[in-house]
Amino acid sequence: MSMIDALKQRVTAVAESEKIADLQYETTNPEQYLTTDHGVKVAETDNWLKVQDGTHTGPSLLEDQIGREKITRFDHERIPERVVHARGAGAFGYFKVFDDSAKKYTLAPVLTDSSRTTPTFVRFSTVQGSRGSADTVRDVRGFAVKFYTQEGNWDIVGNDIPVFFIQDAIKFPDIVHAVKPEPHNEVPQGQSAHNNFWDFVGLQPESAYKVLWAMSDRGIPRSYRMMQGFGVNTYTLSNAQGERFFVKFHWIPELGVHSLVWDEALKIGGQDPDFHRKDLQEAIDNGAYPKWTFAIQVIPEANEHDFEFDILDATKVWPEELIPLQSIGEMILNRTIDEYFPQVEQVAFCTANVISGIGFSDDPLLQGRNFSYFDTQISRLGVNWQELPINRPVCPVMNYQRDGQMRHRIHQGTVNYWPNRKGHFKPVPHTDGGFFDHPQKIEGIKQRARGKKFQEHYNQAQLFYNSLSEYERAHLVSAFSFELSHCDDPIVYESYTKLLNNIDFDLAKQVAINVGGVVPEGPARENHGKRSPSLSQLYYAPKEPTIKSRRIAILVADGFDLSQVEALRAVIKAGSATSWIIGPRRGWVYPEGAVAGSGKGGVWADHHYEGQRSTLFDAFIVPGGAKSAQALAENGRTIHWIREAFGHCKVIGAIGEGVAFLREAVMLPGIEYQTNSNSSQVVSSFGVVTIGKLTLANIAVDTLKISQDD
Ligand code: HDE
Repeated sequence: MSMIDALKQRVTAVAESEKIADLQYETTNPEQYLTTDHGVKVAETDNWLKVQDGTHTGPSLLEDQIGREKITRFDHERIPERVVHARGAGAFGYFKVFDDSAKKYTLAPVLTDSSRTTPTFVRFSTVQGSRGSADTVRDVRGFAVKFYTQEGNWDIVGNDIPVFFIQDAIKFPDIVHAVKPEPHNEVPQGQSAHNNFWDFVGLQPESAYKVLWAMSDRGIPRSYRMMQGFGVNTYTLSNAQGERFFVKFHWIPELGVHSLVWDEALKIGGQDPDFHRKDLQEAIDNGAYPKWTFAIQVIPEANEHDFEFDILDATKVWPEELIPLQSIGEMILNRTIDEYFPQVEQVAFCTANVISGIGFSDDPLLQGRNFSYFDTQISRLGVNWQELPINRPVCPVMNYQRDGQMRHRIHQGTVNYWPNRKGHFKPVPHTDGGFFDHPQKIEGIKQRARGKKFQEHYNQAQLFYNSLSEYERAHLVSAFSFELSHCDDPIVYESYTKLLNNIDFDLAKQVAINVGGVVPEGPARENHGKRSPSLSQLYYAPKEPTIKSRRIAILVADGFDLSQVEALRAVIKAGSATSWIIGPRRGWVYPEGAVAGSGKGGVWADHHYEGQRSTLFDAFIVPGGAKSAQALAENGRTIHWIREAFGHCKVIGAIGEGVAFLREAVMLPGIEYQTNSNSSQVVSSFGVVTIGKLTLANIAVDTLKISQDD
């Protein structure tokens, strides 16, 4: 894209969102001369000012203000990384509600006015690893959304898992210290597989339910775009009639919830540590805009105590069977970031950022969070962090908070207090838009304690375990076994295998056998046998199978069938997926009949067989062409490509001689052929789940149907 086109694109984007307009981009004029920070044009930036007579190099001079400025600025480029969620990726988008159905719960226009388009910025993250860690590690993912509403910023600082490890904010430093690299040697990075984490969670059974989620396939998402998001904490909504409701927030991805398999996640961690970051960018660049439905669960204030669990306990979900989800809006991400640091690194979320009509509950985790986020931004960004372009609201901001490090705003006038003799900038009653503090009667005894219902930790963990499919459970056993095998202190793995027996006897037994833990003789607690289908991620498969945004590799060698490749690419494009030619070299690959090296009539291979691995694609097709199939059959790497893809339960299709390559060279066990089918069944890590109908119009296609269940 030319610079002019890029600038035009920016101008269009600016017109699309008040927030983008507000960011005040630097005008990137390529004709602009290089200058110092104080604006002086620079004549030379490659040599430090030094004593130099052409033959001898003398000392460099401290007086070189240009050299010193450059180095000093560089020395101070880093700010403290986030104490948790340090590794992240972000994108811009917008939020809209479908109608005014939420008016009965809230007076916040962002949730009730369907004529509004509210700009958003979303940051996805991992929790444990530092800024440079890999994307595909087993971890919880952050899902933080900033809504730039006309009434001020509203942040939902959520996760991809609906429950949390602890019930009370005072335990947060403990859980974070326990999961982070150990203090004596700063090991491990991007992993919870170590003594300290499992020691802590073994002694803190309120974490059991969250640990199950993290060890399930949810801990290794295929893409940020294919995750659910949850506000986790219990918030409140207040309506114009003065009624109050408890609420939980949900994001449901249009593409369904999908995960990697563990072997893939491990390999991608080395092969492409930025996999999720690039995936987000690639999808938006290709116009496959990530989309989520926004839903709420609502409980009227009067019904707070109607449930067997405490609705203010963040280690519990509100089962959908009891409190149904109400879909009220959607969010679409349609713009990638321009510069990482000022946008993704400097974006700063705060659970206390709510707007009128939305409030807090007495959820003890949320109460602590409301203090912590502002506080941490002070150490990361300074007290004026809300003035930074990515953080500042799109509506007017005026108050008498003043000064502090890095103050940017300049106010004119003589008063900086309220009340003042001029009557400037006065508070407004909530009926005119002032923040509404819902009056709440509070009674109780001041004490360090938790409510009765906060003491029960295993019912919902069992419900989750019971609701998983067989292969999801098998993955759970493997994940626990992997993690506990990395703990070398017997106290740790013995105690955790004992804890698992409170959830399920089979689970505890299998894990204990694998890791040398305490093999139970019988259940520590009866399994209540209840299920809730929406706890399995299979529940969130897209209604219509789709290949949208999926990466499909076409594996070729010289001598392939050009017409088949062209037709395949057209079909893949029409399905809003991306096709990637993988060939013997990056560069031209020639079809049957073309003169090799002529530069004409070939297709451009995006990658060499060694350049990208099968793990980075969702599906594979081997087209026909006798010579191509023969060359693929003689190459160990291409055979490995397909076998590995098969092991990861991916779709594998072939046409013509490509089928012979698969049958005779790759020799996969247990596969049936579906000849001349025009649909491709897709099998993923969690069973026979379709990612798409690959309709290969008018081509005789042999599609492999893989009949494995795990
Ligand atoms: Fe956070 N959390 N958190 N957290 N959290 C932070 O704030 C904290 C919790 C979450 O992309 C920090 O700006 C406490 C639950 C996300 O910038 C810090 C407690 C949930 C992000 C902090 C929790 C989250 C953070 C570190 C328990 C899911 C990344 C840097 C009382 C609902 C936001 C920062 C981003 C970040 C504190 C628990 C989600 C230290 C004290 C529960 C997505 O303020």
